[in-house]
Parts: sequence; structure tokens; C-alpha cells
Amino acid sequence: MTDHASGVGPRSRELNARTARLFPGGVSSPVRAFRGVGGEPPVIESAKGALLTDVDGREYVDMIGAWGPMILGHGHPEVEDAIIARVRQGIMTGTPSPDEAELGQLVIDMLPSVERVRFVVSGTEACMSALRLARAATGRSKVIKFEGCYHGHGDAFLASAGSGALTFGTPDSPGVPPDVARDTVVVPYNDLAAVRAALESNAGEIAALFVEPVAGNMGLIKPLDGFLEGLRAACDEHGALLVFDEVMTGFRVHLGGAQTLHGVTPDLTTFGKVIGGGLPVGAYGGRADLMAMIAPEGPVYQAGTLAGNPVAMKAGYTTLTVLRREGVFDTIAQATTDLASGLQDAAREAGASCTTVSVGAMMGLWFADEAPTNLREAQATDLDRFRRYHGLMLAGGVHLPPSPFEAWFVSLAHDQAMRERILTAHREALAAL
Ligand code: HOZ
Repeated sequence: MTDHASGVGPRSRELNARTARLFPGGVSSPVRAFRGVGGEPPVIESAKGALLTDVDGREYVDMIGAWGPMILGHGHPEVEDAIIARVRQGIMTGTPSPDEAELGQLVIDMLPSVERVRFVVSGTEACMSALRLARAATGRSKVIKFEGCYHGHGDAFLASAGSGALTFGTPDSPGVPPDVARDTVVVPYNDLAAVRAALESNAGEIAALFVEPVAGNMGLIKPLDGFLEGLRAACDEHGALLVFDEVMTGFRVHLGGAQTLHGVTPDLTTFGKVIGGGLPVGAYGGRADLMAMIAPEGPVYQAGTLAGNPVAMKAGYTTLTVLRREGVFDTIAQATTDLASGLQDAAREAGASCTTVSVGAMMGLWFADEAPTNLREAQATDLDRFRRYHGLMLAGGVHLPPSPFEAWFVSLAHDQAMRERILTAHREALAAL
């Protein structure tokens, strides 16, 4: 164990006490609080490569990656230089800029189903906007989503929602009007029969089916063989649009997203995280005929003061440009596979009931003999063991997401030395559990 074993340091404790008075739960987003695992978060002052340093000078290997965006690691020199150069040209003008055209073209080139795209500021906004478009295009109101999937905090999606809503026990948030909640139909992930039944019992009423094509907001859960293809067929049969929420999976499970990995073409796709390289960018895009309905070309209204922010566009463009270079994505994906299998082997040697899962550059770890395939199975894993493991890993210098229901993110900076540090902490944690 390192010197972290006594919990967070005095400066973190002091700042946490201060922010507890300033912010609900002491945080700017619920997932950052440690209520799902106990204890309190180290307050992070700086980040470089795969490492976070807290205000007490303690160092952690970062497995959060800003919840997805930092696929090249923190402070990648090309991304930093591009951001700084663009800042010097002006931070925001609220006019067209050349930077949005560069990133827009890249997204269209990388994602085969995206013929046109609109930039927004967050994944939440992207999903809300895509749903409005789907409703306008179909003239229908209802939406199907899956238990444990998270599509941001728009009202329509806060039903059996994943991520922080799941971690903190508010998957159906108060404040969502009952009429809105009634238009959201929830079915279990990986259950095609339930999807077909929902489409049949709401025949002619479902505007869209939203899915995380690889689920990452109830922990990492893979789609079963044929699931995504089955969704495509069922949506076609019932005239509903298929929307892939690739906020987490876009450019991370494959350069062309989960849709390329699985060879399934959605009507619309939503983006966030990697697309902004760590600055606030969301986007939605897809079929040209649908996107032509967006204002000012069409009647479906959606706007944003900071949308297409040139500094954020530059961060995203540079991140994707580096990521596309020969061998870069493959290196990160291989590091992810190696880490997941190393952790799995160590668990086997320790006789621990622990299963790792990985897809591209994201991974997950479950205290169970088999990887779950839906929310119910995820909730049946040993959640208490995860909580204790999380504390031990933090004490061993590894900062995992503070919930069993979040994916882990690997970056280009997770080289062998970093992976060894994670493996050492993991072996020690399993021995101490
Ligand atoms: N979508 C992120 C991971 N589940 C959460 C980001 C946040 O809520 O702050």
C-alpha cells in the first residue's frame, strides 16, 4: 500500500468540506461524489498522461479519463498546442468558424451513417435534440429506452436511467412530469422479445428507440450477438427510428463507433466525450433527410450560444486526427485488452469471483463469475465487494470511477508501466478484501 491508505489528505478534506456548503453534494455532477462507494473524493489539481495529482500531492493512475473524453491521455502535446493556438485567435465569436467545418467533416468521414451533423455542447443536449427530431420526423411521441442505459438528464430519459441516477437510487427522477414519463417505454437490455412486445403494444406510437450500442452506464455490458441487428429490424418493421447513443462508444470502441464494430446502421447517432477531446462538445447526426428538418433548414428548432465553440472544435479535431493515425487506436485497444486480461488472471490466481470485460478502449470489472448482460444481473453482482475494492484501489494509487455502474476508460498514456501499477494495486486489493 502507498501513503494513500489513510484516506484523502488534509487539503482535499478541507476543500470537500467547503464545497459541501457551496454545491449540492459538494460536486458539479453527481457521479463525482463518492456516495456510491463511501469516503470522499481526492480533489484533483492537475493531470498529465495517465496520472492525476491531488491537492495534497498524491498521485493516482486515472481510470476515469474525465468519464470518457481523454482517450489520448491528459495533456497530449498536440491537443494542448492546438487549443492554445486557437485561444489566441479568439475564444468564441458566435459566428461560423473554419474549425467546425473541420471537425464536422471528420465525423462524417469516420461514421458511415452520419451524412450531416449538428454540434451542441453536451451529450445530454445531443440526445434531447435527437429525440425532438425523431418525434417531428415520425409524428409520434413515445420513445423506447433500456433499463440502465443513460442518455443524459433530459426528462424523457430519466426512467430506469443508468450512471449517477442508478448509483444514487434516482433512476426515475422526481420533477419529470407524469405525462412525459408516460411517453417513455422501458425494456430490459439485450431482450429482443421485450422490444418487439413494446413496439407491438404501442403500435404506431413509438418515434424512436434509443440504445447505448455497448452499454457503459450500468457498468460495461456488451450487446449479445444479434441484439443490435434485431433492433434495426424491429424498428424498420414498426416505422420507428433507431438512435445509437454513441456518446460513450463513439471513437472509443472502434474509430467508427459501435455501429461500425457491429455493422448496424442507425438512423441517428448522438455524440459527446471523445468528440470534444476534453472540452464541451456534443453532436447529433445521421440521415441527410432527417437532418434537413433541423432549423434553419427545416422547422425543428434547436440552437445554442456556445455550440460549435472553436476552441472545443479544435480540441476534438486534433484528438480525432491523432487517434486516426496508423496504429494509435490499435495501441489503446491492445492496452485495454492486456489490462483486462491481466486483472482477470490476477483474480483467478487470487481465487476471487471477479470478471473483466473490454471493448475497444473501454472496460469494466464485476465481482461475479460471469459478466452481466442486463441491469438486473448487474445489480446482482457483489456491489459491496466493489465498494471495498474501490477504496483499496484508491489507497493503492488507482482512481477508479466511484461506482460499480460506470465503465473504466483506457488512454494512449496507459502504457505498460501504468498498467503494472494498476495490476499491483489490484493484487494487493484482492488480497486485502
Ligand atoms: N455519462 C457520464 C458517465 N456515466 C457521466 C458524466 C456525469 O454525469 O458527470
